[in-house]
Amino acid sequence: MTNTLYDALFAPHAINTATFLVGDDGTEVSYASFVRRVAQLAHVLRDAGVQPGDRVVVQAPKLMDTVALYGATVQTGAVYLPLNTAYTQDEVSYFLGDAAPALVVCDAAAEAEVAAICQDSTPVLTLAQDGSGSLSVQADGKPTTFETAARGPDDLAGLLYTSGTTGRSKGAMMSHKNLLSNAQTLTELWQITAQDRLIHALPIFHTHGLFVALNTSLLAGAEVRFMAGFDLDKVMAEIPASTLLMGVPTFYTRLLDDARFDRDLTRNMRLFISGSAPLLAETHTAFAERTDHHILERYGMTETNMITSNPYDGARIAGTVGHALPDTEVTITENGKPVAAGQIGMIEVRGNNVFQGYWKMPEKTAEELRDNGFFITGDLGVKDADGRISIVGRQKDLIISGGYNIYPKEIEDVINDIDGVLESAVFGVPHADFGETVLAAIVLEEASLSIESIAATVAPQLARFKHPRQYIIMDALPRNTMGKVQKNLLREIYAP
Ligand code: MCA
Ligand code: AMP
Repeated sequence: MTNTLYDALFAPHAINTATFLVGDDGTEVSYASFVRRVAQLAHVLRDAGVQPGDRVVVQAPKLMDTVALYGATVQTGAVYLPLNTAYTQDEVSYFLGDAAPALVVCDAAAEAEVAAICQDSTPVLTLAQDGSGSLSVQADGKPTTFETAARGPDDLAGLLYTSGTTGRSKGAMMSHKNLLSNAQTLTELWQITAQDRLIHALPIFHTHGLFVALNTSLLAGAEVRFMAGFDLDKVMAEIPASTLLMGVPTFYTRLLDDARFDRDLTRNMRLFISGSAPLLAETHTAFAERTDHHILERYGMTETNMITSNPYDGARIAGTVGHALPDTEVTITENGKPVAAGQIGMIEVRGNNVFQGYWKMPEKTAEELRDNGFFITGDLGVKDADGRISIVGRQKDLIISGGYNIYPKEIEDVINDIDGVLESAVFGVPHADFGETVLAAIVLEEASLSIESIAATVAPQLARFKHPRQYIIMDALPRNTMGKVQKNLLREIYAP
């Protein structure tokens, strides 16, 4: 039986005794024992009734078993659907309703909450922070081999939700080919090998930490220092023994803020990679001055995996996201027509990395994915004569805070629903640590409504990272002559 992704990422390691993951407590898991754990979990999935094509929702702590669960989902031919651990019950409820999973795996601490929003017949298994829980208990006694389900390049392997400028989140359908082709391209381009040791401090519920970091490591057989999150001291302690770091810009500004971070500490490092949010040119420059390392900035999206990268060999230019990846076409358009080099336009992308469309949303898919295969990113960019791309803005109304995408519309909808609120405008302002942070301007219908009560109503509905860090009461929102709210003006007025 062939299974495109399993055969490339997991099967080759069945007898690989090299270390795959090293946890915060020093626990090491070899590639071979990891593959056996994947098989045990695949049995649990199959016993729970998971069939090829079914969705497996995972909102669980960052553990080795969570990575194995991803492998197990692929091995059973099912579709992996990871959720941010910060999502509230309200948010998770939407994903469960939309994706109709065959199985939900959640943190043991959230079991009652999750069970309450599941369809009666949907099984729920748990994985606790300490690694215990019904998932691991069931897996422990299972056989260590599993008959891999047949899956081809066009079958789905992942369903990743991404918020939209209008309405609720959309599930981006990722095929085996989408994920594998991008992992192959990046592994080759960034020259990742079994000699590498990656510091993994990103969450594993988004493309960056899950696919970019783990699929490339699995493909190359690299060692992964697997951290629960970004802890400055722990990252610093691992740098001398590591070769590779993938992070969001916040990682790099935090490292630079620490005087211990210098040329000496980073001597063994081969490559620092940044993405998910714009890396300020000043960060790139300060980093190079301090360490002699030029951070390699790349650009991607949930729907497309990675799109461009600065070169491994050759100049990595601050403020640019580099060239289109070797098997990816990038065109800059205006009204759908390519513009000349040096002209600003919409970034569009085509290639094996581009998703299969939005789950159960054919109209949304048609709006963003052209018949000719080009996906309209919503990012505005410019390509120079050498094909180097710079992102100059976004057409979509999006705030990126610490690498997390926040769509103002989602927050405005929640605020506007509050009795006594007339209207609101949510916007981002620069933030030294997170790049951008969220503010909300509100026009009240009832003057007596307090900011505290607005914040208290928002809190249980939206993940903490989406909460406005400041609410501003205004008499009226600034509008242009067309009646459109001028968020640029708000950004200027309230910039720190
Ligand atoms: C945590 N908090 C945040 C964020 N993270 N608030 C705004 N934005 C954030 N990103 C809040 C918490 O709710 C908490 O609030 C307080 O900040 C401290 O939380 P803590 O967990 O200690 O924060 P941290 O560990 O310092 O985390 C910051 C972080 C983390 C390291 C920047 O957010 C992170 O790992 N971000 C990476 C996101 C990512 O992987 N993005 C890739 C998406 P309070 O204390 O007030 O309760 S994939 C993608 O974008 C595409 C495909 C691509 O190109 O990669
Ligand atoms: P997501 O929807 O979480 O996949 O985030 C994708 C968005 O993150 C892109 O459309 C860009 O706006 C942004 N992004 C990712 N990488 C970069 C980068 N290197 N520079 C600027 N923006 C980026």
